[in-house]
Amino acid sequence: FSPEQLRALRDEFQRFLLEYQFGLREVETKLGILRDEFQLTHDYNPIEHISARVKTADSLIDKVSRKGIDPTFESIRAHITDVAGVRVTTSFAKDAYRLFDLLTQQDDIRVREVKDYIATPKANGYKSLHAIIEVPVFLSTGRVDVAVEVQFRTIAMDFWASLEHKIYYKYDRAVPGELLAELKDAADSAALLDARMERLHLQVHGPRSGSVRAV
Ligand code: 0O2
Repeated sequence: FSPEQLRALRDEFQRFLLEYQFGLREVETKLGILRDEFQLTHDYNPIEHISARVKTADSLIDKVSRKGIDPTFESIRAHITDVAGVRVTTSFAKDAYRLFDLLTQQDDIRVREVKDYIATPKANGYKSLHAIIEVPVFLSTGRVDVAVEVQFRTIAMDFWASLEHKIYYKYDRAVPGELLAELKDAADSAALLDARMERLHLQVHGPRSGSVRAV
């Protein structure tokens, strides 16, 4: 590579990642608006926490090679759907579904894929509602539709997932059997806690409280 070619490649990579940064900003703004409006209208805040990140270059490169994906920007755009990720933590599972509905029903959002690991948890106990959405971003060069993975989960599901994630990487994806069983057991306890807290919340605030999903 000549220095000019290297600079062009660097600029192209920076621009590629920047588009995902812009996509995240759009989704974060949408969620922030929903939170503020929900608080005002229902005197209730369904969102405990929102975090957002663009995958680091290292983690993106790892995933590209692990999945055997063509190392081109087009192919990464098509096959890696979590370059931009937003995590929405709620108090209750009903709020996770409600926020999912409110975000994905917006008419500038296209839903590429939904994985409902709350309704159907993974074998290890992982629970979360995932949506791969596309959000339009308007640049000086025109419109680009940016893929963003949004994960909706309760505080208890999030607590479990963050510990499991650390254990998974500590053991380099080969977690010993007895730890896997402990983790599954902990996921069941987290699910019981979720159900119990939601029942308590309903007792105190009634079925017409802000957290109840519109039917
Ligand atoms: P990180 O480090 O959080 O970014 P794919 O995204 O194609 O590799 P898949 O299975 O098609 O994988 O997508 P899926 O199931 O929607 O998983 C995508 C993301 O969900 C993961 O991203 C995790 O963030 C989370 N996730 C999925 N399964 C688990 C699990 O069993 N435990 C935990 N803790 N998180 C999970 P990454 O890139 O794997 O990880």
